[in-house]
Amino acid sequence: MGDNSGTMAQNFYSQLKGRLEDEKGKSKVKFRRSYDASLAYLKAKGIKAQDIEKRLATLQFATPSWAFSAGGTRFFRFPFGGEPTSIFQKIEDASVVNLLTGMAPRVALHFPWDHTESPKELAGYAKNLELSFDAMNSNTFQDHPGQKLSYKFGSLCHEDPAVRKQAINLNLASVDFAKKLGSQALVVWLGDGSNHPGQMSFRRSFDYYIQSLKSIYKRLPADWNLFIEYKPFEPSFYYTVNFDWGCSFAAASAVGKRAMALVDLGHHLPGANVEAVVARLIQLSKLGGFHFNDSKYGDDDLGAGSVSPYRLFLIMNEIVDAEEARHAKKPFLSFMIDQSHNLKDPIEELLATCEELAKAYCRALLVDREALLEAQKKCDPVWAERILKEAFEAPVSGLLAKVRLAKGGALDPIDFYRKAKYREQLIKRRG
Ligand code: RM4
Ligand code: MN
Ligand code: MN
Repeated sequence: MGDNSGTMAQNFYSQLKGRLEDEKGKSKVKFRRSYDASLAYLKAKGIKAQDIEKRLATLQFATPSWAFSAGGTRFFRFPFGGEPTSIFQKIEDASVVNLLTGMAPRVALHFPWDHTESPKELAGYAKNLELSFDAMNSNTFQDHPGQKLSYKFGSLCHEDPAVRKQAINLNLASVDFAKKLGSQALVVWLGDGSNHPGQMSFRRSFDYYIQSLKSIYKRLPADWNLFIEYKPFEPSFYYTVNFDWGCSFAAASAVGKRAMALVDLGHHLPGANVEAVVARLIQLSKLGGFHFNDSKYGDDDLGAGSVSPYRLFLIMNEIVDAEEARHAKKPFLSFMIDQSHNLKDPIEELLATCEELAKAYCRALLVDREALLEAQKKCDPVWAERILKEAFEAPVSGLLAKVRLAKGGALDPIDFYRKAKYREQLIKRRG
């Protein structure tokens, strides 16, 4: 960094914390009303509030470094005021999301976008803002300054072994970097594929893919996971080497025990039954985690739960169902957010995202599983759907607020963020 921005970030952070402390107790009436509504629902269902709150307290979502600046589309990108320009500034913004929600203590990075010569300094900076690092995401879907060979016709699946080697080395460099930050997973998503029939061999490209992944996996630290992410299309518009969950499953099975599929919710064709995909991968013990977002058409990267909250709930329902089956007291999958914000203030959108994700998870916890099993056994779709809908419509804001406040967060994170004029202060500082 080489300037005083570390101190400034910390001052900002302490100021916000102080303000949160002052707010405590002021909004008791508002809180009581929503909490009472939650309690009334739970009482009628015979559920203990404490049990749900305990589970909610374990929820953690990783925020993606790349979501803190404006994403843009392939047509244009509209920058906004106070936009972070360095990984340090992105971390600073991530600390606000964590502070106000109490649910986002880790940041996922992208390599080499987030590369810095001083990972030690970055780790210390993040620690002072009470953050640590989640999975590393490697980028061989574009060419980077100074690289010898181009990824125009592929990276890990390129016909030329020299390009494959270069792409493998980039992944290994990203692991080395992330090791210094304390990460424990690598996410591989590729743009590799083709635009024209005949351009690429389906079989050979998948063979290259598995070989390259094996080379990376071999060099991963023993306590690391490899997450294999699929996507049906884009940037390749005819064929993508890893186009669906089946390819991720096959690759993960071929590569090794700590290789798992990663489900990015937006990486499905319209109409796909994503909750069934999630259940199937869990059943096959090959689901590692998620990139949460929402979509209407494809890889839209919209805020999780903003378009289809019911679908998000159904996905969480499968996750919770699997947790109960394993008697897990907390999520056993890796929860990461992967969004791209074009119109909204990214900090606000991520505050909303955490709330949506927690809401969907909380409602999934409220599903009466015994009654659902009975309805399924009796082949009673009306009752089965009613059980899910009852949980989906449950008033859970009070429960979420209780857990958030206990973690030192804000009663209403977006309202707090606006009143604190955080963005305005960033604009003054960063321009
Ligand atoms: C891709 C995919 C990856 C993400 C990049 C930026 O579509 O979702 O996970 O790293 O976008
Ligand atoms: Mn993704
Ligand atoms: Mn994506």
